[in-house]
Amino acid sequence: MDAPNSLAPGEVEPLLTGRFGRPYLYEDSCESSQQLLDSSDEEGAVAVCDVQTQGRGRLGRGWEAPPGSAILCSVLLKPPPGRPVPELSLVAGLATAEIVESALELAVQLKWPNDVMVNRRKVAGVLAETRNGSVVVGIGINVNQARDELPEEATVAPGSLYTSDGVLRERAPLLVDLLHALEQNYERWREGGLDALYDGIGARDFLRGRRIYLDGREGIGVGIARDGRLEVDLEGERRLVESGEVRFER
Ligand code: BT5
Repeated sequence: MDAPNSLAPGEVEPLLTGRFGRPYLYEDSCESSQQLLDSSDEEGAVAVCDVQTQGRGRLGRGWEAPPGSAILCSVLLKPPPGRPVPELSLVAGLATAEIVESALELAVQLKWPNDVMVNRRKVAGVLAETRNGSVVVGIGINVNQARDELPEEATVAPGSLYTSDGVLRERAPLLVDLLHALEQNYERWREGGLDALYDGIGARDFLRGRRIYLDGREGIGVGIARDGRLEVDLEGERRLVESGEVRFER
C-alpha cells in the first residue's frame, strides 16, 4: 500500500473528533493493549499496539495479528456502578459492526456475545475485562490480513476486511471512526441501557434462526434478548444463556 499506514499518535490524534482517544497511548509492540490501561486513567483513554506478543481473547484464548495489519485497541470505561459489564461487549460489538459496515458497504452481523461477522467469517472480536470498578474494552479488527495471515486454528472461521472485499485500507481513519461510534453507543447505553441500542443489535443478530450447539446439545438460536442474554431453543426447551460459547453449523 502506498498510503502511510501507521497508528502512531501523529496519524491518529489530529483526526479525533470526540472525548475517546484522549489520552492516546501507543506502542509499536506490547504484550497486550489491555495491560496498558488501568482505573487511574480517565474514561475514554485508549491504548493501541501495532503488534501484540500475547494478545488475549476470552476464556484464556489468544488473539493473533501480524504487525501493521490490524486494529488492536483498548478503551477504558467507567460505567455507573451496578450496570452489567457483559453488555459492554455488545455495545462495543455494535460500534465495530457499524464502522465495518460503512467501510465495506456489506451487511455485518454480531455473533453473540462478542464476534463481528462478515459472510460467516469473524473479522473482529471484543473482550471486556473489569479493573477495580473500571472496564477495559479490547477490540481487535482484522483489516489488511491476507487469508494466509489469519489464524488456522480458530473456533470461528476468520476473515478480514481485505479478504471480504480485496481493498487494502489505512487503519487510522477506521480507528477514529471506531472510537467515535463507541463513544456514541456508550453514551446511549449509559443513558438508556441496552434497550437504547437494541434495534441495531437485534437487526444484526447472527445466531437468530441458526442451528446451534450448546453444552453438547443441538438447538436453534432464538436471538439476543433485550437484556443482552442469548435465547436458545434446545429441542423445545427455551433457555437464556448468560455467557459462554455457542457453536453454529458452518
Ligand atoms: C475475542 O476472543 O474475540 C476477543 C478478541 C479481543 C482482541 C483485542 S485486540 C486488542 C485487545 N488486546 C488484547 O490482548 N485483546 C484485545 P475469543 O472470542 O475468545 O476469540 C479468540 C479465538 O479467536 C482464538 O481462540 C482463535 O481461535 C481465534 N482468533 C485469534 N486471533 C484471531 C483473529 N485475528 N481473527 C479471528 N479469530 C482469531
